Amino acid sequence: MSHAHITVEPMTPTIGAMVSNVDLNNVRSDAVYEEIKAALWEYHVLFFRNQPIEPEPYIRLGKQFGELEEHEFFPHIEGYPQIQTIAHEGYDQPETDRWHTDVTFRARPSSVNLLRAVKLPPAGGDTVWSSTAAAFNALPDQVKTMLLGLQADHDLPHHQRRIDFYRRVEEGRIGGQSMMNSMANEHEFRLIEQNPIVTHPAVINHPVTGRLTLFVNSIWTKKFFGVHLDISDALLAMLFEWVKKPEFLVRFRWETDSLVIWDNFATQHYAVFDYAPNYRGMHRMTAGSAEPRLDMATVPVHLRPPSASAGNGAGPRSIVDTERLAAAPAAERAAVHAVFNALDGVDLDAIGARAAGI
Ligand SMILES: O=C(O)CCC(=O)C(=O)O
Ligand SMILES: [Fe+2]
Repeated sequence: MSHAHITVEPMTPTIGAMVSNVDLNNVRSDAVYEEIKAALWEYHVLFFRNQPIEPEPYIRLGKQFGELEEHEFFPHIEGYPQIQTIAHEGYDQPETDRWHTDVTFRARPSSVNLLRAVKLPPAGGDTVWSSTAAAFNALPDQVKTMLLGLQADHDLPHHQRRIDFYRRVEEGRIGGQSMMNSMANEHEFRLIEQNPIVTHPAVINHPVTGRLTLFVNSIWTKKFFGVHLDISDALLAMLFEWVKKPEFLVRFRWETDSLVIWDNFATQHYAVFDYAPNYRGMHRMTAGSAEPRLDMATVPVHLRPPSASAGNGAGPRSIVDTERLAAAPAAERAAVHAVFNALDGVDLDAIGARAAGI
């Protein structure tokens, strides 16, 4: 893609691009932001070096992707509730060292994340991203069809219990510089308890590009809805393994003032925890919460699951009233069948897309 202002160099054919020729403290034209956005939708993760960005321009950048959000448990920098700090020191696991999409326990997860390195350990502390769009695309058609018919439960309290969170707070093992420091009080505990399970489609359309993307992750996804736990566990384990394939990954070595923007709906990420007991501090923002949805009409016909209750509750739409057809005179039934037989092999999706001007 050619850009009038910024320079964008892909890091892999699938995911990640290095962006240069831009000073994020002094963006003089909205066209620059538009180019950054277009590059983000294409490459999922954008990397910038040497951006000692001040809070105001950082917030201005973040707002390009929608309303900025506050977080359930990350503390924020003074005077700027939109800018969270993720700081870690010591040996206790930060719990971001697992593959995840952020805050999918919410009905409307963040669609874009921004992260800037403030203080880094002498070595280590890289972050890795996986393209869940590429991961879905590379699945066999039969598996795609199965997943397109499934929804999954995402559950914050389930995860907090599973990582021994409450006991770790009681024992004082979570505290100090830990990212969950601010949770160690009654109010925050209630907040966890008040997050009911949310159910999202297992495959969603990207909210901007419409691209199909896998939407289950190893931190927040508890179970496929309505599927026996044994099957659900096995399927989830298979998918959590699949998203780790190096073909879908990009790994970034941070420098002080590196800044990364990622598309939370098209990726998962993993913060490599290899720097204990050193300190690592980052400034983070999230923007543009959106409801994860699947519109079955966007799914190629040959991939649509047969069940009408598939996906987001919206199954493949039948254009034939089968009950009326069954009761129709034989000549009418024959005519309808003849029309559909004639259409067999015609790419109706392509015709529909052309008609809609896509
Ligand atoms: O620390 C990192 O590199 C990423 C942490 C993380 O999971 C996040 O910011 O959502
Ligand atoms: Fe995260």
